[in-house]
Amino acid sequence: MIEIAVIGLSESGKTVYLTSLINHLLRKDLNGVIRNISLDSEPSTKDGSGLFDTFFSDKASVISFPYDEYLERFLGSDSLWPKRTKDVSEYVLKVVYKKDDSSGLRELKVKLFDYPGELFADFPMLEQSYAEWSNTIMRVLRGKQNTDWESIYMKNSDKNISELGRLYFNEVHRLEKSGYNYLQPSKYFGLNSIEEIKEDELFFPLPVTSDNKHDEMIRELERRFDRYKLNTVSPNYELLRGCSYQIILFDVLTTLTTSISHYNDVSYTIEKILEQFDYTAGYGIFNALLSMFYDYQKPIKKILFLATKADMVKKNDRGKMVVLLKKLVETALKKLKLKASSVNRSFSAEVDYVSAMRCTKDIETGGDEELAIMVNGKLEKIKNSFCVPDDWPANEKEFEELKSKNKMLSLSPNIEVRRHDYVFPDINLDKPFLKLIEEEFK
Ligand SMILES: Nc1nc2c(ncn2[C@@H]2O[C@H](COP(=O)(O)OP(=O)(O)OP(=O)(O)O)[C@@H](O)[C@H]2O)c(=O)[nH]1
Ligand SMILES: [Mg+2]
Repeated sequence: MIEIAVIGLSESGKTVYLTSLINHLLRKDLNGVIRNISLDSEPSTKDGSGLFDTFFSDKASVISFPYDEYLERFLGSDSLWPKRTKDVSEYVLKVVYKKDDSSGLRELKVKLFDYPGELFADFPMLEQSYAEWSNTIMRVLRGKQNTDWESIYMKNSDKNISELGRLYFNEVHRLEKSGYNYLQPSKYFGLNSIEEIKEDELFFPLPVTSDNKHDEMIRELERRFDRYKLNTVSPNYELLRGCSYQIILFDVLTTLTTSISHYNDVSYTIEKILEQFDYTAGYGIFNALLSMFYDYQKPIKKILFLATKADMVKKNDRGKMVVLLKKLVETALKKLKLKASSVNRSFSAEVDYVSAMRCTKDIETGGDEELAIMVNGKLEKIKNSFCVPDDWPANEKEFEELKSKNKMLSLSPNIEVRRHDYVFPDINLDKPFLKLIEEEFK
């Protein structure tokens, strides 16, 4: 069994990518080594469970990826995008393939995971104590627009734990709505009101000093923080530790049309999320012994970074999305490679672009390339389609200039695919995926 995590911040395109990928894998005739791919009919919980799983395992519960439901939404008369993901889900495929050196066919199971994007932002909490977490969050929030949680707290330090909790909740909510990602805890996201959170689950960062560290409020917040880590963050993280491959999706275009602080937020968040995974794991005698009984931690073999929604830009600009993405993940990747090389281990990473549900068509008029969409069965050119610069804007002014030139189009999923033998229209969907796992077929 190989397990693949699809990672990405909210709205980066994970669910659309997975739905389209499964659609392609099940429907397309993939020549070469792969002979057949089908949905695995056995419940995946039976797979891979070792003798000691019951003792060690504290993984989150998962539902099965609602592929049929997403398919129906796409193919319905209104053709709708998936709703925001609420549950962690998985989908298991059985891949029958031919190995180079043998005449017989072999079988491999591929498990794909889909997560609500905001859950990833909790992962950096894992290695932090309450005091460390508080410091980090207060520092990070200071850099975000019009927010300084520390000074809000200072002005309200006479308030009790639930009143302060409400103030912090409101701050997180406001920033979430403005599109920021490095916000914790993620359980505050998407809620209509603070009443949806139990009183004893509410926590927030406070400056912890040697003077106040034994105060009752600090100790209570510490207990709540530790409980959240243990009961929520850690089980969600544990599921992904078994994944040997990661596909990390980025909505480069939205970042381009927001602000420099959003850009920094995306880059920092992804760096901190990736730091949580041990790219050096699974080596040494101890791990080899352990892995005989228990699915402990597998080494991450390869990462695929993808810039999504490539159908929103002209053909020539798609390569530029890759250049921008490389720059966005540069620091994160450098750190991972350094860590891996310290134990003489290397892993590879690819960067590419994709559109999992292509909504536009490439056309040429008078030698120029253009983008078009179908309107009432007719192809219509998109006026002023998005243009991708060669580099990230260097400052806020350049972000603003770019924003004024580019409007993010709100496109409907492609409705031309409403047929029974459909394969979703895409740009560059299968190739990078098959390359990611090609080693498994050797
Ligand atoms: N044009 C275009 N838009 C896309 C494509 N993929 C995703 N989108 C848009 O991006 C939105 C978010 O996609 P999702 O797949 O739901 O994003 P997600 O990463 O699963 O988001 P969360 O579940 O909130 O974490 C969709 O509703 C579409 O509007 C694509 O290939 N082309
Ligand atoms: Mg989703």
